[in-house]
Amino acid sequence: MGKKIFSGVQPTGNLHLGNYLGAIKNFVKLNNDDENDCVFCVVDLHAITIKQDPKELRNNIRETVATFLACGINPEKSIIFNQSTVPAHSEATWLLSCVARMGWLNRMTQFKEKAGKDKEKASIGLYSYPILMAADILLYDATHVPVGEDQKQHIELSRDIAQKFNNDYGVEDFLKVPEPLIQKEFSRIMSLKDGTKKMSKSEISDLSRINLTDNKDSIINKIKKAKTDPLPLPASLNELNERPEAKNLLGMYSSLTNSNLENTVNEFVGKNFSEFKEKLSQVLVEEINPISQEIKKLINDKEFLDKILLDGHKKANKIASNKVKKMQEIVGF
Ligand code: AQP
Repeated sequence: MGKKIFSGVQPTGNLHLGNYLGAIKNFVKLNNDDENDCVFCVVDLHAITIKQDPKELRNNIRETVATFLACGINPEKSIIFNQSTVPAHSEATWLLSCVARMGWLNRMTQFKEKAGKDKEKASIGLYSYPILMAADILLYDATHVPVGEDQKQHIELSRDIAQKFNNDYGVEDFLKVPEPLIQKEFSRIMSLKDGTKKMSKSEISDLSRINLTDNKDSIINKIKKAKTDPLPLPASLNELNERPEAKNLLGMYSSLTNSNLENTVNEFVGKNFSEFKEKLSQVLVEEINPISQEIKKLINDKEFLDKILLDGHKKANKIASNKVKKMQEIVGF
């Protein structure tokens, strides 16, 4: 049976290899299956939980759409839109905020990581971000949400919120309880500068990530400079537990070549990093270069990108406004 898919990406610039291997590549696979109904959202309301430059945000919204298309998402077979154009997302967030519990939100590790030491100065939006994410998913009756491993806890929260809303108002199965779709391997791509930290858009050093807009020379240079350790490549998976950078680079190679980590370890056992890095650069350039060229081409066609967003908005707005109206009736409005 087909799945109802919903997922979002923040238009915060610098979409990277982690976003691609952890999430977008999976979006494309799900989108290619005609049985599935897919909604892919540029989550601009989420983006402003951390201050954004308005002009850059507007460009980044279009660049995210261009990235979706360049990676192979087919707009004929899915709904692509930006969240802020569908008011139901904000409306449902309030209704669900009155159902979600403080204790649940206090456990969210992403808030702790993003707010850092000075939580008092973080925006309320950053704290309640997972409720907006629950609204996104639940408005479309999504059955499955493809995300990177870092978002697993937020999907679990969406499940709790859906169940509590249904129980509190005695409307069994009204909000569908979604399942996360997380790849078994390589669901968390780490920084090129520190194998214990997630590859991230907001990391200051551009050398820490492969951007989907990087050209060939830049990819080769970043892999050359990527952190390693002094040992040759290991003979077994167990040895990788103590070697986060080696594990991350071998994982990237495996994911790009659709192989498993064990086979990759066997392929490079005893080799030095410089030889392996050459191979890794090669597969990265083969995969990323066509995407980066396509993004650069599409980004100049603002009219085309805006048309995709407008078409998506119309379809998404219909579904979401219908659902939120029912939610409002259920709570007594
Ligand atoms: N390093 C990663 N490895 C695997 N998956 C990842 N994702 C993000 N980073 C990695 C997945 O990409 C999807 C879109 O992410 P997002 O842009 O909505 O937000 P994020 O998770 O906050 O991404 P970043 O790069 O870490 O952004 P900043 O630096 O702005 O916080 C999600 O499915 C996510 O799991």
